[in-house]
Amino acid sequence: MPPALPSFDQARELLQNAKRIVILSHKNPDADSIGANLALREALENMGKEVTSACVDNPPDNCAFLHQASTYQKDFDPADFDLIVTVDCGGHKLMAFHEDKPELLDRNKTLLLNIDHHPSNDNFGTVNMVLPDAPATCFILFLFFTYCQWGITPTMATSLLLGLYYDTGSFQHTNTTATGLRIAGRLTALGADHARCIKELFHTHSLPQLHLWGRALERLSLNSKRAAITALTEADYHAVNAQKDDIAGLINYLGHASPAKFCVLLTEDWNGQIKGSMRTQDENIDLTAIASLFGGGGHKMAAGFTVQGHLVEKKVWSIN
Ligand SMILES: [Mn+2]
Repeated sequence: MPPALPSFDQARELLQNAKRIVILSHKNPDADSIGANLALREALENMGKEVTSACVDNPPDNCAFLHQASTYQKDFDPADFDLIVTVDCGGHKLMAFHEDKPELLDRNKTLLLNIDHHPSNDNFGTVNMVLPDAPATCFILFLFFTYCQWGITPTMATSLLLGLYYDTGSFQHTNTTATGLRIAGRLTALGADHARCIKELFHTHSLPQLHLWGRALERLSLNSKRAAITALTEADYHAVNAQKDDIAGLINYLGHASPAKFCVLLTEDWNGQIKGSMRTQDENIDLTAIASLFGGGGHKMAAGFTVQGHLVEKKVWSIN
């Protein structure tokens, strides 16, 4: 296991001294932010603390099965709590509550424990338990609970495993490490519901979502640069009764088209704009070079751009 962070002792002290604690997940929360929140909450409740989970947005459907996921609050009064904890907030802006509660950022007024794994984290807490090398916030919490010798119940283990699975793309992303896999094993041994995590995260889709993906996959083509390209218009969404966010996850399949070197998904965003998303598994390709041609950016292996306009299908006939 990796060594404990110097902030672990300070974090434990903050948590042990507090009686009423609110834990905040970032806006548009994902499974890591929800899993971390609910696991920490249970640990603290097991110590007799009064704990509230809050987020400006509802937890996503794939987290609804987690213990206490239905008890999230959409608002809270900081005066009711003696400690604020943020989980998986890659910067202070992501908690969103600071907009109408500026005292959350006033370190003279509010005690705040910031637990996160994003390199972008601006260390906005009184204590910052931030480990940029960690694949997930749930990973950091496992190390922390182990360090503090706080018991991990089966429901806590499920919450932590869900976050770890989500942020590593079921251990397929490049942030997959031997330690991450070992921790998944430990969580499973502690009673985590591995099968349910996989089912909820990776094998549950609505019919409209699958129909939308079907349209995109049917149109997928490989060009001379070995780019796998497809597109979805606003009319496609309406035709299959799909929602805007039903596109999430589709891009991961486009790169499967052998022998593609990278993939491109073009979608109309319903506001007169076209979004381009690109992915590659090839470390020698820099997708930001393509994205920047259209005023976009991102990471070398995952980049995107937005341009004004509508998508038009062009048929090209040629004679070999
Ligand atoms: Mn995360």
